[in-house]
Amino acid sequence: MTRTGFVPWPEHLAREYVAKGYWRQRPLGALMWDWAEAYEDRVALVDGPHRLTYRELAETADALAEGLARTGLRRGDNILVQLPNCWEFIVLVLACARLGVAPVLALPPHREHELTHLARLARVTAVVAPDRWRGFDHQTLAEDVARDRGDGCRVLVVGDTVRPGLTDVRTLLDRTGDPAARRRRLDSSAPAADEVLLFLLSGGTTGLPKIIARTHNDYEYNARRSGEVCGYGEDTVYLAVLPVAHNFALASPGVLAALMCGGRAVLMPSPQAAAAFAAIERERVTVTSLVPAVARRWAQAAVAGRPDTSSLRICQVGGSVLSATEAAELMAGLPGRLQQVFGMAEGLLNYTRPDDPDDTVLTTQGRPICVDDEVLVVDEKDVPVPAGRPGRLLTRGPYTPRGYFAAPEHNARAFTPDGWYRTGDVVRRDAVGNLTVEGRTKDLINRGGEKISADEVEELLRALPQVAEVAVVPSPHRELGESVCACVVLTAGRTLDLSEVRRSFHERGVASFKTPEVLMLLTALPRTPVGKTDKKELRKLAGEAHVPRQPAAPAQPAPLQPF
Ligand code: AMP
Ligand code: DBH
Repeated sequence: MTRTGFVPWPEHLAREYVAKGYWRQRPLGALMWDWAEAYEDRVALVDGPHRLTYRELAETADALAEGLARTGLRRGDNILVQLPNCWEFIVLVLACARLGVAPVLALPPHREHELTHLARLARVTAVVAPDRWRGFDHQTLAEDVARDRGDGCRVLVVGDTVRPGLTDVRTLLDRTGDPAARRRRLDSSAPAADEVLLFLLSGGTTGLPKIIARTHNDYEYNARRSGEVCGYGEDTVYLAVLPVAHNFALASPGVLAALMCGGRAVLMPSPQAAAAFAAIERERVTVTSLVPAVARRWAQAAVAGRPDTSSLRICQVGGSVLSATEAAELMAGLPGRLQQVFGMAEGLLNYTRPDDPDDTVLTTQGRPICVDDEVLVVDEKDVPVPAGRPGRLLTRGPYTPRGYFAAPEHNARAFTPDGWYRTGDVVRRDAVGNLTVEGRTKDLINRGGEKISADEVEELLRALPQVAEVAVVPSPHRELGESVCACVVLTAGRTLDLSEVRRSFHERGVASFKTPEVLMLLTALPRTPVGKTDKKELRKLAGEAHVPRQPAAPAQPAPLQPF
């Protein structure tokens, strides 16, 4: 059962990946039962007071799979899932895997602007949302998104106060009846392993967010091989503080790899340091993953008295650029050993290895996980550059799909005709294959690890009558690294201030992390000799305007949204 819009790997490579054992040809739902049989009563998942053993996890996922089927969901359907870190999220992903329903993993801060687009793009037949999250009513939002999709689209809610007329996910978890019979029924209609398991979001570089279809085969490998590289085993306790809707926390190696090897995953709703440290002590956490902005907070928080975090062996940091100086600060200040991670929802994963020398861990973002990850570092004409020189990173491999879902025009630019993904990252590769991220060619803002397409924000700004011309560039941000700076030339006779911009984004239902935090009014946009907007010049201006020479300590720490 193929989904229209999915770009498969070439046949001969698919056979090779199977022959080499990368692709196991077993859907994740079947593997879930292998784990349950191997690890039975060991605790698999912890979310506050909720603790699920491997057997409970598998039985609950099966129960939910049949519950979802009762609402009309079928193999081949896509659904939109917007949930914070909670045990229901993981059970839902496994239940979907069992049925062959593919969830699109939206982030909790996404609003109508993003969700409506994603729901249309994947033609979803249901929307799953929390009742409320961080003071926001997600049920109303989910209803609006479902209405836009038409009559057949249902709303399923996770929470204590589900509105009448909507489906309470917990009522679908009915575990009465014979689990073995249920398991047989689900086995008989299981998806094939080369079908779509789930859709990850890409920050993307153009227009609205793109989605990446990941198959059972490739995503299982993504997690399993990451786990091997990071030394995962039965004693692994992984703490998820970043959103599990992200590839990093879900499968790099994250929650999925912990479950594959008999370890344990502990879910936290936020990366707040004090709560996370307490959880590390309580659950004897051995590994976690952070973006640099959160890692810096943790390192600072670690200075003051803290709980016993000695169980933490590995502290992964990735998602946005980390200088060698910052890496050294983190290596000294974080609990556990620093591991750098350079990953992408599009596939290729690089890790420094736990036994790498300090120098490698401090100055590189690691190397790929698979010998069949192909890496090219090229100049602007796609000609390979000598080792050690910076260039554009292209990649192909067994867990790097050959195109975004249902985006042929974008794919023609983002992939070469022979299937290389143009990552948009500028890297240097050393003699042993370690990559150091030097910069990027793609036009986005990396706000504390969350990617924002400049193009998308420019479109939103252009819709304002006050705006004659616009360009969006990153503005340096003390904590998050970058934030969104809008450079605007006003329409004659009009005025505009930042609060108006922010209000208008809010009213149009745009995720708050994409909303400009800096507004720079200009009489004209600088141009390059060929007449294009000179973003390099604008980045420079944004930098000069907004980096205080002496960084002032904020009275209140800025919120680390979206995490
Ligand atoms: P996405 O495509 O939205 O999943 O974002 C992946 C992108 O995040 C990569 O292509 C890089 O631009 C960026 N990224 C991820 N990890 C790192 C890292 N350790 N250092 C610098 N950039 C990173
Ligand atoms: O930034 C990312 O997208 C990312 C970072 C680290 C990622 O997708 C991953 C690891 O898997």
